[in-house]
Amino acid sequence: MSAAADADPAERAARVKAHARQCGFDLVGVAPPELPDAWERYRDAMAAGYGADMDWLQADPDMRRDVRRVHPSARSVIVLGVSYADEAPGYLASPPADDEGYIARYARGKDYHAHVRQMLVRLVRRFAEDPALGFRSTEHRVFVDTGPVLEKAYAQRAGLGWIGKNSLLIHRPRGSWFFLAVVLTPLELAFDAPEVDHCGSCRRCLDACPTAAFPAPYVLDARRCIAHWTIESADPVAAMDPELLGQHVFGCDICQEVCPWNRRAEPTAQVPLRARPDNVRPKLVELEGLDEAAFKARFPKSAVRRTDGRRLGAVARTIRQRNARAGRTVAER
Ligand code: B12
Ligand code: SF4
Ligand code: SF4
Repeated sequence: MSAAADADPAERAARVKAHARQCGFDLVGVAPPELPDAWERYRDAMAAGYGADMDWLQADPDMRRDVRRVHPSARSVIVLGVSYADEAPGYLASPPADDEGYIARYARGKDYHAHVRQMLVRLVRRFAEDPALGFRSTEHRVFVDTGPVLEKAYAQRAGLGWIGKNSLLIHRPRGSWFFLAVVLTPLELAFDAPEVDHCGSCRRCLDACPTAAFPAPYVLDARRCIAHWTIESADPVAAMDPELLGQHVFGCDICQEVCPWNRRAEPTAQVPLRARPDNVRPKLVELEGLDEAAFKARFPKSAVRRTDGRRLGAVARTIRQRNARAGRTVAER
């Protein structure tokens, strides 16, 4: 009998987790392929219009019902977390000046899509080299962010953390400054116990959101969210309310910054994901003036490339003009 056939699902899961830790993942757990309750909540949120103009999020909703619709041979979902916490200043702790923009923490270093994908490729190579697992690296699919998989729901089911009232996945004690990724695998692995909710009576995120983007705890209406306006919206100026935008040029961290579980987050061990100093407090005038070539040169290998020079410039210009109208123009520093 082969070593692979000998190993039971619990042993295999333990090996998978050891490989993940050796590849630098901070969190790892295993979930089953189907989460009907989460899918129903996703479907209800889309029916209520909370998906805004993100057509890709709403196309083919049944795909998100069960990962076997994406990868028919999947028997387990390995869910992974990679911290992007760092010590660079946050929005509330150290507010940007009137001539400065705020780029969300997750997008200040190297693009996580590329970095975490590289980590995933290394991980599945290790799986393929482990005779006790006994499967080829071509037999599974990896996703970080862009696949039709409800990553937070699978992460909660895999025991990585709970979905907080800010709708993000929170780990005790690491908080929420981490990316999620999944490996859909034909391996039969022991599933972890789901994590339970630790929000309790807290509602700081709901109260701190400047745009009142939470119609109910745990539920986000992307039409009102600064992250949607500045990252995903095809026409940010039409989507946004400039009076509620603050100094945000790309993304928003407020509902995480106020979360008590984020107080003690240790800086990430993944150095490329830490903030590039020029992305911490960029000048609005600099961002306003970038043509597409200059934008690409200014943000190489960056998640900020989810937008483009035209849209980023339009957001920066809206903030500067709003401040000027209010007499808040400050001298260049
Ligand atoms: C679309 C999207 C967005 C949209 C919509 C966000 C949203 N909450 O839906 C926008 C552009 C606004 C956005 C913003 C951000 N995003 Co985003 N986004 C995604 C993406 C691609 C899909 C999420 C999705 O399916 N949304 C549809 C909704 C309906 O599904 P859901 O969010 O899973 O909703 C669940 C909850 O609402 C919950 N729920 C509903 N009712 C109830 C009731 C109870 C009692 C409970 C417990 C749960 C519950 O169940 C739903 C189904 O599981 C995921 C990656 C992925 N593939 O999953 C990243 C992802 C969620 N984003 C991420 C990040 C980092 C962000 C930002 C922090 C970036 C920033 N700094 O600007 C913000 C945070 C805003 C916020 N508070 O959520 C990370 C989150 C990591 C984490 N620790 O949770 C993810 C997982 C990407 C990744 N791979 O790391 N994002
Ligand atoms: S990211 Fe900002 S705008 Fe969006 S829900 Fe959180 S606090 Fe509100
Ligand atoms: S701020 Fe409070 S309510 Fe919001 S996610 Fe964190 S613990 Fe939960």
